[in-house]
Amino acid sequence: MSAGERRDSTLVLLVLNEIDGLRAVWDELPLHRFATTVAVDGGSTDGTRAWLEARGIPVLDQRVRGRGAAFRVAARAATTERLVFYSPDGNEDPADIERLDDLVLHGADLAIASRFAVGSVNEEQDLLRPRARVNEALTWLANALFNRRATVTDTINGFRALPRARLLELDTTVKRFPIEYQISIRAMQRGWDIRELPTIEGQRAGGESKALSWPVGKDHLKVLLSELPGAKVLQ
Ligand SMILES: Nc1nc2c(ncn2[C@@H]2O[C@H](COP(=O)(O)OP(=O)(O)OP(=O)(O)O)[C@@H](O)[C@H]2O)c(=O)[nH]1
Ligand SMILES: [Mg+2]
Repeated sequence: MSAGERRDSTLVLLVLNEIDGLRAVWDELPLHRFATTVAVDGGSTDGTRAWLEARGIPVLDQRVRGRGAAFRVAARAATTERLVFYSPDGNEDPADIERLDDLVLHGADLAIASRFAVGSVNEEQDLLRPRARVNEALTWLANALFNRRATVTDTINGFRALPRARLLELDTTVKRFPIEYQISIRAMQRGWDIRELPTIEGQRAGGESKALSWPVGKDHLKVLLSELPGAKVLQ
């Protein structure tokens, strides 16, 4: 891509009360490099929406609540070839936004910023790193059950990019957090070219986590089981 050219890609900001995070990362977002930037708002009450609109960013509403629903709202509304999903809460390094889009531009069906690849850093500071261990276990299971290609090291991170048509084709159903896990599993089932780049995960800039460990972990397991052949009854 030449320096002044805009990418045929939409930068999708997923927001639910992320005013602090937005303020922290805003100046580092490569908005001028993307054909479009849109936000999908899960019902913020902290001024997130007005803050984005004041900066000229279209804010899409969700009829159905949850991060999974937000992915579909973005895929249906966008008109570009590719999508990059970015959560502006401080966890995701803006320097990787264009790198992810580049992986898709060069042929990946799905590009993931990995917190577990060699050279990456996971934000968890607790000595035993329980969240990381659960993430690794879920990723191990997905690889063992569904992947016939190179091992994917982070099936769960939401910081990812893919062709818009590919996302629509997956016909995802998850409403809440495990949307990324369903996308990764369905991509594996289809033998897609999944590429990763090591990322450095930052700390949350403020606001509150919406991902409560136990319910979210349980939801991931449900998705894993529901993607097994013949498991439709579990959905
Ligand atoms: N549009 C939309 N965004 C959401 C929804 N739920 C969460 N998000 C956003 O998705 C991103 C990830 O949510 P987090 O709560 O940070 O989840 P997490 O990164 O697993 O947890 P932390 O470690 O606390 O950051 C954030 O930018 C949220 O604002 C939702 O229902 N709709
Ligand atoms: Mg986060």
